[in-house]
Amino acid sequence: MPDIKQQISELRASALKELDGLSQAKELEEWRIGYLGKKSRLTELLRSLASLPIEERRELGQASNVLKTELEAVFKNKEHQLRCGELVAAGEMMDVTLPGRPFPAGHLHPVSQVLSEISDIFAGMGFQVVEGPEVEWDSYNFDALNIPPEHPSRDNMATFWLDSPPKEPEGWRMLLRTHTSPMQVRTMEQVAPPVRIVVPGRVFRYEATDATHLAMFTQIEGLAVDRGISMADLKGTLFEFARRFFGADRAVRFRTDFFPFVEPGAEMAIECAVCRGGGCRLCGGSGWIEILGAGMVHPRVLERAGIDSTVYSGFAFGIGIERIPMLHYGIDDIRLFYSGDLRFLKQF
Ligand code: YSA
Repeated sequence: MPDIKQQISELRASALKELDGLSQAKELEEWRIGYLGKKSRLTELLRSLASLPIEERRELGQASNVLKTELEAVFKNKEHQLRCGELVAAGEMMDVTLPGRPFPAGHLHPVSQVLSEISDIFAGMGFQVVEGPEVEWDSYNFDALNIPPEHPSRDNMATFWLDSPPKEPEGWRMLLRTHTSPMQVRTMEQVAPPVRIVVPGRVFRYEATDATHLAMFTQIEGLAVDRGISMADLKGTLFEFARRFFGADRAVRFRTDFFPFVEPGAEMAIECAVCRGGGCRLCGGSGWIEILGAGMVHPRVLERAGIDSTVYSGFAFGIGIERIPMLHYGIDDIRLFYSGDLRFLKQF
């Protein structure tokens, strides 16, 4: 009896080992005949049990049948495997066990990423996000913002004018907006105070490019109008924004500036990320990078938009977006954002 047990065990080992090495349907058929066929070693072994005493016959018969069931199962499995392999090779079936092919998904441009991050920060402070037209009337871009045609500050904003007939009867002319500030007026014309909005979008200026200037760049405008709004609200809002975006350890400079549509006016600069205030090419040696203009909305702008300036006051600001990731990551040339160089863009 130990001899037959041994034979069953050896038979099992050799059957499984051989099966493992098979790769062709023809070889598999030979294996089936050799191990499970009518003249196979297993069939012979089962036959030989007939001469054994009943007790041994029962035990060994059971062991042989277990082996037979196992060999039939592994055969079926292998047959299925080989069949699938043939179908996959013929392109008729997909091998779902293969690892997936990487899908080259893109991601948002760094400027878009920063824009949505900044919008989120202001949304968290109660500002609503709205958008406005990139092609604008000079009336909204300049006149309604207290910049009449002869005003010298129009020179600061070299303008791309559109070759289109003036809008009558006012004689308005069409241009590519030079800042997002026209949306201050458009919003105040439509919505009664209290107003709290931010306006992300592209702006255009007819000017030479350098490490910190582009002819097309992005701004985000902010406007808050309500009873009792003061310069303290403006400063508090902008310092909170700088703290949330740049972190508490970055120095912030807040000082007076002039814009015809605010009174008083201010500008905010952040400590240069490259030189940390020491002076370098990016910050023009000053150690600071100006990121926004701001101020208390001029009473004339409020009145022109139909808001009573004796009851309401407001603050506004306009942030240059590209300069923000420059400061954040220490990028020393603004032109990289629009160079289309994937080696640069993939880093964000
Ligand atoms: C001021 C007062 C307000 O109550 C509201 C908004 C403003 C900002 C004003 N409309 C404006 O456009 N001011 S600005 O000409 O100084 O530009 C604002 C920011 O845009 C700058 O601080 C700078 O960060 C960025 N910027 C200006 N010219 C740029 C530029 N970024 C890239 N390329 C240029 N050419």
